[in-house]
Amino acid sequence: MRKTGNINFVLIGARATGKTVYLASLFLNEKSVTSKDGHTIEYLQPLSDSLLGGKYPQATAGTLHELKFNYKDEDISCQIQIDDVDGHFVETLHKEDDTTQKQRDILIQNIKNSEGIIFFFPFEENFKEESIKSFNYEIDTIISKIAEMYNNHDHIPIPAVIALSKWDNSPDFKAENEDEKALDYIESNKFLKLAKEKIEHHFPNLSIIPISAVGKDMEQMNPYNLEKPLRFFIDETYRLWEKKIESLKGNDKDLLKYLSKIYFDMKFYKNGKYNTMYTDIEKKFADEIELKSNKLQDYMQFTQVQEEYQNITPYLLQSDRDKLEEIGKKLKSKQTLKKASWGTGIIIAISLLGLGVAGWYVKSKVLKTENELYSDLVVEYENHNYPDAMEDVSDYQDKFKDTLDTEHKNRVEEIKNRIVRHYNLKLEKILSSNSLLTQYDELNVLNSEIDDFDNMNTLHKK
Ligand SMILES: Nc1nc2c(ncn2[C@@H]2O[C@H](COP(=O)(O)OP(=O)(O)OP(=O)(O)O)[C@@H](O)[C@H]2O)c(=O)[nH]1
Ligand SMILES: [Mg+2]
Repeated sequence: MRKTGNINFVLIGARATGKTVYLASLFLNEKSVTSKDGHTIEYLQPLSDSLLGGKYPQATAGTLHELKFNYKDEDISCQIQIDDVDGHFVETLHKEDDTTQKQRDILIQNIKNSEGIIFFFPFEENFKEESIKSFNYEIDTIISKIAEMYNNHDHIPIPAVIALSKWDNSPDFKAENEDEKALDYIESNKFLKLAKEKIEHHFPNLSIIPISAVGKDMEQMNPYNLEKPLRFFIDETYRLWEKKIESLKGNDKDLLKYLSKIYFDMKFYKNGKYNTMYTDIEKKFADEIELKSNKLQDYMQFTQVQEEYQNITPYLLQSDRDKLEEIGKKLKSKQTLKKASWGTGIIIAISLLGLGVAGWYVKSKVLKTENELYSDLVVEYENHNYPDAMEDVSDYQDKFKDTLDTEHKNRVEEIKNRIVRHYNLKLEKILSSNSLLTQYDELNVLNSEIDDFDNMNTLHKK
């Protein structure tokens, strides 16, 4: 599932298994991985400086860092997020603890949202058995959290990697048969073996990769296989996207929705084939809605067209959404002009003062009487135009809180409650849907609809 245009990967591992050093080295050494994100640079720069100076950084005590990178290679350019967590959280994930609960919750959420998971197993002589034991236990918690997101299926469809970190400690480092040796090492420890078996059982798409963040000699700084887990995830993610696109062919609406989420990451992929696919479908729908909207005479008709296309508009390019909004504004101001005919004189005066259409529209709203505003909001509500109805509700409650018309006042309150209930139900329905992708898409639409409701705290809190 995608969050905010980033592909999300999570590093999971007990304390001191090399997660932070891996990220610092990735940032320092991999040409394909860069970052423009302030927090990421602030966090990783000193760590990689310290690596360059031959010193390992401190443990990631009590914190969780959401790090954002750009990955760029010949054929792929995308944004990725990788979290660096204190291994202590991972070792104690199922526990409740007041002081660090927030970080634990974020970690669980990010695990659920991830598109790839790297499990860190350390190659070490002096193994911290206790640590690996609790890690092993928490693997169940982690797997059950992810499985929740995939209908509790045994098989989780996202790719996973077991990174055998600190591989430079092994006598088989860079040996020809090192993959085999890496596996032998894991199987030789009962906790690692058990952990591997659990992971293998739930993630059919698993790759075991021995890595080293620094190489045999830290001063030489010769990291090994750093990019490999990422490239594996990225390739798998693109492969899954392509598969999904194939399955949506012939269903332009769903294809539009899906492609709108990923077209940015598809810019260079396969010569921009999927990016073009998105812009073609987008244009087809945008032209169709625009053509219809341009023929309309009043705002009411416009809201009907909006409703007809409400499953599509949020997935259009911003420029096309702006165009449609502009048409809506013009129709609305035309209507307000008609309604406020008694105030035409004032409006003309204001227009003469040089205020634009938008300007006088705002003014004309101020001029609405209690009766006008009330009837407007009832009309919006009855036409199921809830975002505008809600705007009128807050306007009404703002301006006419001292009105004598208690019948209106009560009705307005009732309408407000109904709208809130409507959205709450919608939210519940979305959250109970099985498909993550549908949930994500629909929450996006819902979010854009309730964006303007500054007084709908009940919903925002959810
Ligand atoms: N030989 C070797 N040692 C490493 C490597 N990476 C990390 N280490 C060692 O492992 C220690 C812990 O590494 P970190 O990256 O801080 O471990 P972490 O998983 O982030 O630990 P927490 O933040 O406590 O969860 C380092 O201080 C190094 O001693 C590596 O590539 N090779
Ligand atoms: Mg760390």
